[in-house]
Amino acid sequence: MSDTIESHTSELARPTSHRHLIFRSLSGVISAAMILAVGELVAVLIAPAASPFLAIGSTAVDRSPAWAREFAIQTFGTNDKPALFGGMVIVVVVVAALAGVLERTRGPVGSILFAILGVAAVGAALARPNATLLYAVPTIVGTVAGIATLRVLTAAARPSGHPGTSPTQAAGSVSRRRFLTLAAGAAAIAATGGATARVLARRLNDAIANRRLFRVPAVGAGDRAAPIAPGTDIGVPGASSFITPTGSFYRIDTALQVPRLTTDEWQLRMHGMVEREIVLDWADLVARTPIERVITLTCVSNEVGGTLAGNASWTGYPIGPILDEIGVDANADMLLSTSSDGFTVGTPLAVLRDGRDAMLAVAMNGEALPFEHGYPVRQVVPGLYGFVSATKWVVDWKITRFDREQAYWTRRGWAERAPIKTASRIEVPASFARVAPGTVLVAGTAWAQHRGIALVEVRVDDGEWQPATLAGLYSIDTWRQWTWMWNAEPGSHTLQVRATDLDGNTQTDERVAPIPDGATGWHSRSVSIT
Ligand SMILES: Nc1nc2c(c(=O)[nH]1)N[C@H]1C(S)=C(S)[C@@H](COP(=O)(O)O)O[C@H]1N2
Ligand SMILES: [Mo]
Repeated sequence: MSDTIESHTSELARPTSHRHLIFRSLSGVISAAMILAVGELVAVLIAPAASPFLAIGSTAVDRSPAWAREFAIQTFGTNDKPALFGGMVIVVVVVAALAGVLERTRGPVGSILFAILGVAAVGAALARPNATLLYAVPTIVGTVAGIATLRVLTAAARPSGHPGTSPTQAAGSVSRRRFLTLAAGAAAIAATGGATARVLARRLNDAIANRRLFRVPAVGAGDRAAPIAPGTDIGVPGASSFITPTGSFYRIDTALQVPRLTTDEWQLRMHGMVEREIVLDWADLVARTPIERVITLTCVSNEVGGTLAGNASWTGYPIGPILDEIGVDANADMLLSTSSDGFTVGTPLAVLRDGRDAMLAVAMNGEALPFEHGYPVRQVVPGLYGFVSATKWVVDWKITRFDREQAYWTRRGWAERAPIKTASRIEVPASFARVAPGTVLVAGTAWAQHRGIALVEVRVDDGEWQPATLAGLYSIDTWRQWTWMWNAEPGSHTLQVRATDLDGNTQTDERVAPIPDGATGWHSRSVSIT
């Protein structure tokens, strides 16, 4: 009752009441949800990579400049994708509300806005790698459903008749009820559609079943990774473990939708400056002799002291012999590898053929690769940052030259070649920890893949460098842990660390940013002794 009176007076005062604005915005948001949900559902059924939301998101990721990647990784770390999705949802809600407010029964400005955005999303979907005309369908169907929803809700939200007379008051409340009923109905349809799409996506996915049946290839005794000798893992609480558990291994890639290939679908097409073009399928791959190696991966975006590095045991097939089989042209110097979602990596052929354990990996820490880490096949190359070596979901190899091709990140301002720089970090005590005076255990990790760590030194408050106690060197391709006993006196102190590789080169204190080929500088940590 009071509801009717309030709306009556406000409508009398202002023809476009607050409630009316809310109804219109709501119409827009529900209609946009309808576009995305219907688009998602149709996409799941006919072309999973063509969902309008993902097509736009992926295009935004691929079009964003190098500094945007840096900003995203530095700000959100490996939560960059949830952050992007959150940001996209906010933009969608704002634009959709605006479309709802602009929509009129005669003067469909909001519908036109949706149509324009729909055309842009169709363009984005059609520009995805391996897109077919089918990729346009989810967005078109979704946009039509969304515009229809907007038309219906806008008509229902229209204030009817002249306020002030008692019959129209009744009509107003009837139309309000009608609007709310329709809006709730449309919201329910969109929510159900979206949820169904998610469930179907899992059900229809052969790759999940395929991965469940995956068996890690049996590695011959001579090709297994060396056992991890006692003293390799310092076992200090709060410090990294020598082997990074798969679940906490960092993940960095441009894939908003993790590719899900089955081993049956997987093929590696090898072509370019070769004597023999060969297409390797799963059976051909696993007919080879596998090796198992422990190798530390590092992302070029890792800041001094950062956590974008991980150490795992990898099972896979050496790359060198495959290159020999295809007969690489002597003038070629680059392997341009491409993932199933169109990401590219350029790796120097010389590095792949110098005898290091570069491999097509199929297992990580004794299990099938997780989809996020490249199932069914990814590259692992000791000594090079991931963006120039570690192609996940790799399906294409082109043998070429660095002066002819540029890989994904090189085109966006990152280096062409990028060996991993020597790095060291303090992990214990924790940042800004408060610790009792006396003997304090300081511990951390250092890496210089394919050169090996020879020395780690620590200093307090710019004092003398003191050698840390090194854990066992597992191999030159893995990180090495260290500890140092500190006789700590009360006060605020700064600890610093630096490492020297087995070639005798000590880390420089010169601070450079990750772009274009990796950060340098000494890691430091402030600790209060109280
Ligand atoms: N297909 C694909 N492979 C990729 C990337 C990518 O974006 N797409 N990113 C690379 C980068 S920058 C890094 S650091 C490593 C990270 O591998 P991980 O996610 O398994 O830790 O993957 C590399 N391989
Ligand atoms: Mo990376």
